[in-house]
Amino acid sequence: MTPRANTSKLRITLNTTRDREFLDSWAELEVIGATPAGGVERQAATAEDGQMREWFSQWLRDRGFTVEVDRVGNLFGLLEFHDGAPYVLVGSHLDSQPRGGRFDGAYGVLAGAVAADRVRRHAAESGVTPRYNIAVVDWFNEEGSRFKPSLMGSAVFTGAADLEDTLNIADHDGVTVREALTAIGSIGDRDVFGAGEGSRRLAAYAEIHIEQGRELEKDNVSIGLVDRTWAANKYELNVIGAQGHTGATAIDDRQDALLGASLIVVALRDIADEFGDELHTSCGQMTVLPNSPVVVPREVHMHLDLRSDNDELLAAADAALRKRIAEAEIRAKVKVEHRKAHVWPGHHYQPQGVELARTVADDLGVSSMLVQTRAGHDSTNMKEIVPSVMLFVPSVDGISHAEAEYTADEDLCTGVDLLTETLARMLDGALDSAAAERA
Ligand code: HGY
Ligand code: MN
Ligand code: MN
Repeated sequence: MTPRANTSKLRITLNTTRDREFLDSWAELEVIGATPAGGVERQAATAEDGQMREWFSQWLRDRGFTVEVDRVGNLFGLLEFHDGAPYVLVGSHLDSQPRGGRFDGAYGVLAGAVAADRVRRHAAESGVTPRYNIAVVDWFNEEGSRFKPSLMGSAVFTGAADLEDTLNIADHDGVTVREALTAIGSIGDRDVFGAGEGSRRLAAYAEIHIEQGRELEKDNVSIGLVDRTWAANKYELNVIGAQGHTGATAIDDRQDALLGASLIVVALRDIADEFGDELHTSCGQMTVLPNSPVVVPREVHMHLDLRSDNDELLAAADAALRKRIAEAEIRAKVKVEHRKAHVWPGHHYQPQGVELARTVADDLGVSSMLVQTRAGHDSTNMKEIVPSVMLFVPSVDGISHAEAEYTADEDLCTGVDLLTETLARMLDGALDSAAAERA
């Protein structure tokens, strides 16, 4: 896992003051919720997420930002240059997967904050203020591990999910989103942005993130210009059988929920193999009840994930899966209930945003290339309401959602430079001509 040599002309040495301001803050951030193997345990609205939010809020206040939290726990650092002017929003998410990687999301939040702070200092030193105001954001529960679905905070923010329904969603132990956010003291009583009279308005959104794939590393490129997101279908199934004695019950008499669930897991991989590399499938979470070594399971709750860049292919894979589920019901003598589904369509990012970021990369002498994102991000939601720019930095070996997740300091710092200049141009209206994506 050797970090990639950085090909960008821009990156000569790492230890400039500019880089230190990011790297020193990053060194403080990455130890919050750190695991011994170099990962992080900071699931949404846990005590560790609360500690991280306190550290980040202080970081913002120390630099003159005001901090506000909205009704679903999205946390904002606000910099107002002009009363009533729209805001350019920049950020990502600080929550992590269980024993996740320390770069996923957190890098984009700190990179966004450092970029915003550089613009603030430049405005103070030069006396030239941007046309728009700036807000830095930590989206609540992007990861969707403790509370499902993922992209939760930005979904409520963009109107893709209902606030009350979301606040009532409970985790595995029955703790609701509302209770968990209240417990860490991170829930607001009003919107920070909105359409109402006198509310703060948005002009555009920018996010930088680790690639979580191998394209940039393979082509030895420093910056990914994300032009499209894969579509995702996420299914929550209950496989219903009947309890029995694992020893005494005749095989023919069994209604084995775990056999039914296992047949569905194998079917997912068969379908992925059948459809080729344009389709990714998995089952990442399974709860077996009663989970006793001497009881034939009566129920299995499982979460399935199908992703593709091709909507038609995804529909065909969905049909193939439903056929295999029906076969599993017969073979295992079980019933499969579809509890809930969460989908997002494959969509383009605004081409004006891609072109802006490409121009900035060229101007800074940084190598860049078009990439698609297979993972969901808060920009997946944000691009539906405002022009959005999504940038990637390389992931070593493409590893993510694992403690071995890694991006080299040079690439982190190049990304901050790219984001800073892109943000500066967005603050002066570079994306005014772009319209939000139609859903
Ligand atoms: O679902 C996703 O793709 C995101 O990583 N939470
Ligand atoms: Mn992420
Ligand atoms: Mn993630």
